[in-house]
Amino acid sequence: MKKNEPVAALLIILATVGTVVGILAYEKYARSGLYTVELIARSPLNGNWLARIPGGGWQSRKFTVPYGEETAIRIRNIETVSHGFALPDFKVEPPINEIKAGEVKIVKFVADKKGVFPFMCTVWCSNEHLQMNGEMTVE
Ligand SMILES: [Cu+2]
Repeated sequence: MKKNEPVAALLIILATVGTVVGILAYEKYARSGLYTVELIARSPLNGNWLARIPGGGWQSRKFTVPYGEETAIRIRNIETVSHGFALPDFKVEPPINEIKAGEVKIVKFVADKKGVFPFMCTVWCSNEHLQMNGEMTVE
């Protein structure tokens, strides 16, 4: 054996072990990912509700999440007024009082019930505030 051969062998072993450990760590990370839904908050007026021009309100007004999964909803308020968010049938953490203009908030919950559940804005954002609701399906 030449002088450097043990060092070379050790480096090859470390590189191999390192690759395997890295892949396993990545797979664990990928599996731990929450099921995530993106939601945009916008007043119904912004889409010109009366003229039936779409674009306002929640986008999407309807979405589906898998039953039994830990779920995250990422809510982005793209306006100059505040909005709120409530999903009364589930315990969302952290609870949201207000999502200020331009803010992004993330709530988490476990989708442990099957069915169709309402969600809504909880801040008086416009005259069309009461139309600012939607439906989440868990299946
Ligand atoms: Cu509102």
